[in-house]
Amino acid sequence: MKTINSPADLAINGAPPAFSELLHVGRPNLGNRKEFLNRVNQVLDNRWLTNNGPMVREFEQRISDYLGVKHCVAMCNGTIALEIAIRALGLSGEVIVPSWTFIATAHALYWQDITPVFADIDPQTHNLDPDAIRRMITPRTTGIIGVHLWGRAAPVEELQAIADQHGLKLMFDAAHAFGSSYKGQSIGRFGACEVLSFHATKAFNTMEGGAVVTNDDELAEAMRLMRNFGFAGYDDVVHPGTNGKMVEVCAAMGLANLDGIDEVFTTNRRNHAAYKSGLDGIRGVRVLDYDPAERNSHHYVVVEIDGHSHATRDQIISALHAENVLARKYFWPGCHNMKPYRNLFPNAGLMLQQTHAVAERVIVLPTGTAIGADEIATICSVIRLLAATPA
Ligand code: T4K
Repeated sequence: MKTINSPADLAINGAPPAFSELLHVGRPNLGNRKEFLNRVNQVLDNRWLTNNGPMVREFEQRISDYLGVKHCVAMCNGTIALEIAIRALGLSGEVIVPSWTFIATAHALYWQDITPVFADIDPQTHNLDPDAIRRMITPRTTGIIGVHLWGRAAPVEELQAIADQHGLKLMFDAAHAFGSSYKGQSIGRFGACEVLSFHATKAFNTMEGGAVVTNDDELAEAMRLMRNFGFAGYDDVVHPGTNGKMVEVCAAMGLANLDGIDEVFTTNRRNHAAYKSGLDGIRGVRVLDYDPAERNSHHYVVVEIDGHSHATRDQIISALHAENVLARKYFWPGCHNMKPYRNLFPNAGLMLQQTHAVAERVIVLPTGTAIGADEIATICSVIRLLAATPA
């Protein structure tokens, strides 16, 4: 790996890239391969590939135990899990969500003819601002979807108080929050239900996959029916439904990965600390912190570049890409600025000042078991050189 001491060492200025292979944000963490392949063999031996097979049932039990929540309803991905949860809760009309989230949060509503109403965020935490939610409530509002962005818990109690006061349903998009806690309690048990994603790019993955977790027996039962076309038994459809089932091989991947999840979290924590110290003291560069009193997978290394940096956020991203570091601008430009929603609600941005500001500052950097201290030191030296050197 090259050392970076001056602008001439940068790939944007003609030097060879720091990395011969691409470094990705969201490179999958792979658990014990032998354990996974053993389980795949069991799946094949069983000739039971999907439709609530033994791997999925074991996976659901392990996730429920891990999170300390009564029900885990495993699904084919987090987006379908969101859609099914939204429908099972009976949401309709308008539902308040952040714009500062992955597009699936908004799509899961709009796909079902429900209007996502975008509320602003707290720029310190990147999570929904309770006061902003209050401003967006109308007679058509039926619910709130809080997102635990970057695995940092949303202000759960404040959101629940608003929901209770206005007779709204509250659920959480916990796609980032497997392994996180709120006031010491595992994410998974808050609101009416919480939705997890186990996509390949998540700290904990089942290749594709997701789940709704809840302590509500009736809700869990409805979602189990809904994910399997509403079948209660052979030839007996008792509920409208879709196909949201997790397949056995994905559950096998999840079970193999779950065994090694603590090591993944430890690696992420170490990487996060390395980025923090590598970027320490640079004017205009801030690494988003995680609350040391709470659990978090540290899966997202989020850096904000503000006007005090000599290089802009976009210049830093371009320089990192030239070094083969595929840093991301998640979730720029905000859902409300993505074409479907921008066309539908052209003035939504007026109420989203903080979302705009944060969207212009953020860079998400690679972490996980695919990278280590040397790569992080090099990435930090690129950012340091650009942010701290006058043009
Ligand atoms: N809610 C929230 C808050 C979410 O963040 C998400 C998903 C959802 C709901 C929906 O859950 P799912 O339906 O996805 O289960 C990625 C993921 O596809 C998406 O799951 C995730 N959030 C989002 C934050 O990131 P993209 O479009 O950025 O993915 P892509 O294809 O650019 O991949 C990211 C990087 O990872 C690339 O540099 C390539 C690398 N990669 C990717 C895959 C799939 C690999 O190295 N290996 C791989 O297998 O959305």
